[in-house]
Amino acid sequence: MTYITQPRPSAADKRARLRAGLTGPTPVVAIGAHDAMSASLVEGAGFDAVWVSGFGVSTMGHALPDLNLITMTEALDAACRIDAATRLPVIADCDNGYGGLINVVRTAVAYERAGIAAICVEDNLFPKRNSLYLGQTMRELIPVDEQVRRIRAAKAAQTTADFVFIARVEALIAGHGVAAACERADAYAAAGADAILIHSKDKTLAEIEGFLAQWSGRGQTPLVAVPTLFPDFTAEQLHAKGFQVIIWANQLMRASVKAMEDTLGVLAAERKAAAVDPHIAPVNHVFELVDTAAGIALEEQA
Ligand code: SPV
Ligand code: MG
Repeated sequence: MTYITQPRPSAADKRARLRAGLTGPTPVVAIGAHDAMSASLVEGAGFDAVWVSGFGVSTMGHALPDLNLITMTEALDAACRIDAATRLPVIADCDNGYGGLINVVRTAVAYERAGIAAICVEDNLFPKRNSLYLGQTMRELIPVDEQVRRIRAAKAAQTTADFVFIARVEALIAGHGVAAACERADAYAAAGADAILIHSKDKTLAEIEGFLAQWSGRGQTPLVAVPTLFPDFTAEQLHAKGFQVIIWANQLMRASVKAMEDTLGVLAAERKAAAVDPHIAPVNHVFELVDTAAGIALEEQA
């Protein structure tokens, strides 16, 4: 679908839809997009929401590592192009809010004004490192009291009731354990966060199970999962465990990288375009994806 020729819901409608999803009977399944076309394909495939992946935008939009290099305005620009390309509500990954307290507030205000349905802000100290990176790396978190101040200030600046602020807890990723994760989740929920993203790279799910068993906020504040490293659970299984929003954050980026590498490999070996034709989208399909015929008809008949 393209936003030039199709009716589009308002920002308020998108926010209301996500809000309803946070307390609905079924999980909200969000797919990570790195650009407008990937977001449009997510909608076409029937998912519930789009996650604007910082990892995806850094990697695919800038060929840069996910190390807090993308500025707020670059991230917002990507989120706006993604939001414009889909009728689905958009949940934007805002890393750690791009600085201190007033940067977090500016980020929240800017995304709210731009019509994005939700933002997610994590408690990694600047410069953050991607949470899935398994190499030796120092991971430092923003002190819990400071993150609480930032969440309170961002929520106080909000002007539309349905705009969603997701506070992301990185305590498990940083190796601080379940008790610290529960303490942070409690504090962020009390500060006004609308949902908590509890991130983990524990493939066994033991950490997450520990959190779910111990966190007192369960059932009150919706929980968000990014199960990249515990991928064997269906959305329904994760929902049954207590997650309301499931984000498959980077599968489209990884699919794109593999498809491009495979295609380049064949082109390099065969040195003719026909060698890849059976394996790539026909040009007409690409025209159709962006409603090319409708655009031409509008221009010629309006
Ligand atoms: C992203 O998609 O940018 C995320 C999720 O923040 S993760 O890469 O798992 O940190
Ligand atoms: Mg990210």
